[in-house]
Amino acid sequence: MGVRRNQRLLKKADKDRFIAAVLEMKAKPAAAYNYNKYVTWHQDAFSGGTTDSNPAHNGPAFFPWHREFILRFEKDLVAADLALGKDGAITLPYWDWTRDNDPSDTTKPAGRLFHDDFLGPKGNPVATGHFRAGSWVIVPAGDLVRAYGDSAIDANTVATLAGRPEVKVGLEMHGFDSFPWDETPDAGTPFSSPHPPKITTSAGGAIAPGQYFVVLTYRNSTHPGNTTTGESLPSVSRRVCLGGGCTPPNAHNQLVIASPGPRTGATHYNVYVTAAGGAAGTETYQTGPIALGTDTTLTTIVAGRKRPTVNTSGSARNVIEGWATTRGEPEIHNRTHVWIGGTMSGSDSPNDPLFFLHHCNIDRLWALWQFRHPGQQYPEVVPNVVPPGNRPHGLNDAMPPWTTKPLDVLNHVALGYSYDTDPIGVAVNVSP
Ligand SMILES: [Cu+2]
Repeated sequence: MGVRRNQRLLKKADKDRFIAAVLEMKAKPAAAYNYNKYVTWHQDAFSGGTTDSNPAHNGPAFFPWHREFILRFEKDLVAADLALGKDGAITLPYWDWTRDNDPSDTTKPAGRLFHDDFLGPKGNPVATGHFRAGSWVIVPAGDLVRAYGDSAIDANTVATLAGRPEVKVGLEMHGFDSFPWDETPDAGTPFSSPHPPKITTSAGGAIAPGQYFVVLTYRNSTHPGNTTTGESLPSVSRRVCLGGGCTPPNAHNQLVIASPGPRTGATHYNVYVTAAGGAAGTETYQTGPIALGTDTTLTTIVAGRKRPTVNTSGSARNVIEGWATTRGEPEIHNRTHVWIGGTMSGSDSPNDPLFFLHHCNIDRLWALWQFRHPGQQYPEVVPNVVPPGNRPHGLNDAMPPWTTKPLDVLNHVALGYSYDTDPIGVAVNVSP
């Protein structure tokens, strides 16, 4: 494994090698690296097991399930490459459909992906290229169909792919996911910040003398599983002096924080306390959340998070998966499936090799989102909101058909690959 690159940047030899590995996976149904199991896995996930109607879609595990899925595919590409006598130095390329979106001219950069020598054209069935009818046989049976926005081929297609403005909305969303953890969370309306905290001091505590900054945030914790999302931006910070010898003089060593006032959608608040002038890494955090309307007295300060997670009520997952829509059409991820249409719009969509370049791009967007929003915001518990029971989408839930948990795949770099768009010198920060 290594760096996953934009397919636009691949040389002819790279493209040929990728296609050769895919065709090898398809040609050897008995090999461990066989292609068709990906179709079966995806269909099984769609139709569901005993615990959920769909562990791979419509919930937080959308990103980690597909990360695991395409990572397995990439490892099989390597195995197939080795079987063909090469050195296995092959990675899955991604398709940035905000740019490469014009199959009408395959001699131009925006159309090269759709050339016969690479992923090929539309058609019912696709009639030329490596994935043409009679050559590329899909499972359980049939030929590949693609519309590429042509409603004469697929009446349900959309005319265009998502653009950069739509993707930007998803990347800028603060919350990873939110209640009710399905296809309904919208772009999210962040709570506005509380007013600066009202603070008094009193005797009897054990907080070390010195200067502290205090900020508050609103939380929405109305649902048992909703303790890691729904946090407002922090209030303006307020400085307070504690203990002997500080300025202005103050002999007390515990803090009394008045509850911020009521706010629609907010049920709790968090208190963050930071030692003023402390060395990096000495910042502190007071446990929460605290029910709104209840003042809190801090007698000690707990070392913990460095700053509020700035996690609002939005769902980047739902926006990028593409259920959140303002124009009544599928967006971003879903939109690409529907634009390709035909085979790519059904549960057997991995029958089309474009699936893997598309989902590689979706995985890249998740990584970009993680870089922009440091701190692990993946929900630990995704409650019983969809019959018949728990959705296998929580941080420590196995993602069928594998035993892999979301926790295992939060950091793509730790899995052995990176993207050519990863920021240089910045670590993925997925720890609380
Ligand atoms: Cu998909």
